[in-house]
Amino acid sequence: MADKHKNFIGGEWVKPTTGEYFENRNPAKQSDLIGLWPRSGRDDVDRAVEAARRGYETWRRTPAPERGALLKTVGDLLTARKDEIARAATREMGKTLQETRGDVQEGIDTAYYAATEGRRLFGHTVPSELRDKWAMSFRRPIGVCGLITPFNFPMAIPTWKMFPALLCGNSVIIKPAEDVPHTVTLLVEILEEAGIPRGVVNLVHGLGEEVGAAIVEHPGIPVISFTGSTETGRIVGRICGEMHKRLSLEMGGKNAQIVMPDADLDLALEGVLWGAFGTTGQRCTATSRLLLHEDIHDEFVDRLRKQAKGLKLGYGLDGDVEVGPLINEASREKVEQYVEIGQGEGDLALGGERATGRALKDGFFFEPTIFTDVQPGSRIATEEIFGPVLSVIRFGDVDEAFRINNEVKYGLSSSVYTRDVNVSFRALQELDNGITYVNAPTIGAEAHLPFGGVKQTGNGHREGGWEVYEFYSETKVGYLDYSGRLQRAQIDNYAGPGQEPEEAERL
Ligand code: UN1
Repeated sequence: MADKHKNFIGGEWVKPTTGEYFENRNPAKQSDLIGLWPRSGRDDVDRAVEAARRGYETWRRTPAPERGALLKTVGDLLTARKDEIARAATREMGKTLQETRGDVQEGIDTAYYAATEGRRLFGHTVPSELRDKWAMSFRRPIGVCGLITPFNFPMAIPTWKMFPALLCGNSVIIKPAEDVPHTVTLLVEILEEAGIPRGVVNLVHGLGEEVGAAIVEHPGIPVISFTGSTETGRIVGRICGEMHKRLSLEMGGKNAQIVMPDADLDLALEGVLWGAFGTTGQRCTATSRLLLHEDIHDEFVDRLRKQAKGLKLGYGLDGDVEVGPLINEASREKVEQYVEIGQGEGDLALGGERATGRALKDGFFFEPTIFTDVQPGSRIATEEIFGPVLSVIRFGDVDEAFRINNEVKYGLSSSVYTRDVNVSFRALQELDNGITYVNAPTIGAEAHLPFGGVKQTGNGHREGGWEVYEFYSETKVGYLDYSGRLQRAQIDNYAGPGQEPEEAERL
């Protein structure tokens, strides 16, 4: 009988009130049952909110540097257990061990960044327009934050949300994707070991439409941070709008790598292989469009096809594997549907099938797939597939390439390979994305810089870096008047045209 895992509420590991559980299986080996996790319900969320409210009362009074020191300990514990956690993450998520090590490292980086932010959390002190008056802004926590995280970065994305929320003095309730409950369970164990006070961190496992919906709809949770599909994000956005909640959305992408004729083609080739097929294409930052200049198009496609064909698929814990499985059957079916659509929109140059070799038949594997001669406006060139499917588009000049890049509803990342400094700077200015890489693939965001996208990728907020601290705190302004008399802003210091201010007369 597989282990039954628990929720973490108010500092205790507790069973779900529903008494129900769901299975967590290895996507590379379906026969490998990792364990059973709680299929919680609304009552569990209610309990978590009560606990989180109590936790908030103590945590918000804890000095920010002390909150930071706890996150430093969390970073140290993650470092000590990096390999073990990465192995658990590969087992439940499927990407290679090298990638899950990177995923845990991103959590460590986020912890150490948060730790130092505890000694900053800057406000502003600015001159008042009146005499003997002081004006400044500072930051206050908001309350209980509901964090809903996806499967593709089972450690990094939960930490992107949780650590800044905690550093700012909030308490949190996290619901990880039901495909990857184990990694966040390990993270919460570490927070417990580091000494996080009761109720400050709460973990409620379950399904999106049950626990996720209960979190979004709960009136006791004023802040929601969601990473997932643009479709679900729209529903989350509507509810949060009606309830006046603060909301951060990180959603889809349709990211392009542009290769100019003057580029280092070896580098561009390495970049697109990693960008398109790393994480089996299951990144919001995955390269799903390759824009090739007509002068280098045929040669590049030829080389790309050969290299992509040679990628080794398999279980991510096996040494030389380069591409893991898709996360589940629904995701593989979605990829298959897009391949069918693609047959009518471009030429299938590689792949297009389930990968079913002997070591692969027990998992959700899909061959790296490339379509060439794809029209920029077609469905496979504009819709997010979240799988190992790359659409190749030919262009004639840089203006056309930039226009094609910008012609989709998403705007997360973009990449341009060129040796021309003018094209590089134009790309930064003109590509409608939250992130543009020059001579690097569309993936590779670092924890200490803002991460997020424009258009339907997001709703204007950023994760990572310094900006996320603004999302998890409320700005408050203080005015201190020590003049000993009533001073009226906008009135007493501007008496009107031709008239001296009263203050000036007095002096
Ligand atoms: C995501 O694509 O879902 O950009 C997040 C990267 C990562 C984060 C990606 N650090 O490579």
